[in-house]
Amino acid sequence: MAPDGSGGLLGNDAQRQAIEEIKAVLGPKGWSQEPDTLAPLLVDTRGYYHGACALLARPDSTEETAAVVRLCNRAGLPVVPQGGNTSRVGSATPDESGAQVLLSMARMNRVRGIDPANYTMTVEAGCVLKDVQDRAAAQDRLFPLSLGAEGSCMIGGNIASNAGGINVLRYGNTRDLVLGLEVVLPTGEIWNGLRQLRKDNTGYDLKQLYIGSEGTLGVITAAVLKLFPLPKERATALCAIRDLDACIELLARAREASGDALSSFELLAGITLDFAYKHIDTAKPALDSDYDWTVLMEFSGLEPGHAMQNALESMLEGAFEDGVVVDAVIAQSEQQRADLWFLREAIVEAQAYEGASIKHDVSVPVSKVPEFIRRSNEALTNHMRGIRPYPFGHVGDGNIHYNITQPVGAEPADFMARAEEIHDIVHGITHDLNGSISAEHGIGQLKRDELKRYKSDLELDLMRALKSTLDPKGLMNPGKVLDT
Ligand code: 2HG
Ligand code: ZN
Repeated sequence: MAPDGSGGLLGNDAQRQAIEEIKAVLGPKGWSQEPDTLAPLLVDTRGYYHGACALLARPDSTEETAAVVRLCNRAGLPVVPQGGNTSRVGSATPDESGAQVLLSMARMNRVRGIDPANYTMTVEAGCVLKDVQDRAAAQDRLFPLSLGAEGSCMIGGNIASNAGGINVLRYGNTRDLVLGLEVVLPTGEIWNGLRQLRKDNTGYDLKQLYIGSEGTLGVITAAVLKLFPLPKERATALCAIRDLDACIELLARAREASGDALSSFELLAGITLDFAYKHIDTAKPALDSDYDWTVLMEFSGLEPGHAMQNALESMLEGAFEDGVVVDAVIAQSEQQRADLWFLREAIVEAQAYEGASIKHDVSVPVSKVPEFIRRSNEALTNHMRGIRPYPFGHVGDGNIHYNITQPVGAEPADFMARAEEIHDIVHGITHDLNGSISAEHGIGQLKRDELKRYKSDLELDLMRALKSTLDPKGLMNPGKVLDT
């Protein structure tokens, strides 16, 4: 940080002048160069990336955002948009140059409107996801995007990263939940695409370009979100299964028995629950024994009553008789349901207590999940003595967090130094099964180079062509997704 509080590396007078103009446009509440204010925003949630910035801009409106971006464009200042700063791939962290403008959307947090009859709501980018869910629920509607960081992540970031989470199986990714967008283009022009239509077949679907583009094509300032009927009954169970293949058999049974009202189907390897019980005081064993594989599933019904609970019970009875399920607990109260879901959250936190971890966020066709896990486990345990695979995730949609914990007693840094060879093995198997190396977390900085290995040259060229057409100066979140 330079003595004036900025990153200090602005290249020329025009850039320094632009920073002063941005401050004037935003007023005293709309910017900061205070090191204490900036510090938490300049490091990503996993502590991998540390950046600097020339200025933190905190616009309060679309017009202010547009003014900031326009001034940056004129002066050649790169812009890094940021929401709740929960990216798991370093998408929202500026580089270390100190020459980029960090554009926080946090003050743009208004719900512009809810139309229950149209099953839509229009929100600004800085709305926290949990608030969006709550505002929809207050109107008897569901906004189904749900993920661990929902108490702090912001909808603009969810859209920019095409977030996934635990309900994709039934409701789709963020991409499927957005009907319209408002975007500030790299020039500072405002594209008002806030359409509330479920059918609009008027040429290229431009909003889909911005969804999942991680701020590299423009700044999402507002969105029209798709809402659904609010479920009136939720039936939730944690089941121990015979083996990995039983997971796929159980998934089909659950989809059928619920009338396709299965909203979540999460696989938890035995080791993940062991770590949760060991390290998280409030995580209490839900089943009497330890098992190699368990599934946490939920049926969401639209009618009040017990139809879902009954369907879940009889499906599990049948699965038990057929040896697909070997043990199960069904939540009998809202508290028990919350306790089961707490376990799902606890396993993510618990892994950190066992030392360093190398993470993967892959997807394969659902039917290939057992093969993917078996092949990866075998390849890795042959490759490194004592390595501890820690697979869990959204198996209902084919997305596995195939995380790996360091061997007991190993030096964390030595383990992390081998990340690349471990990624090679896991991503190689993923690719071989026609899978994706990033199912729901995006590319950001973390997987930018890896992406080049697994996308065809043709696809990469098309992506670069889009980037250079929509952001010819390369000022929008440079170095994320693509090199430029
Ligand atoms: C989850 O599903 C998140 O809990 C995080 O996507 C996964 O930490 C992880 O690997
Ligand atoms: Zn996940």
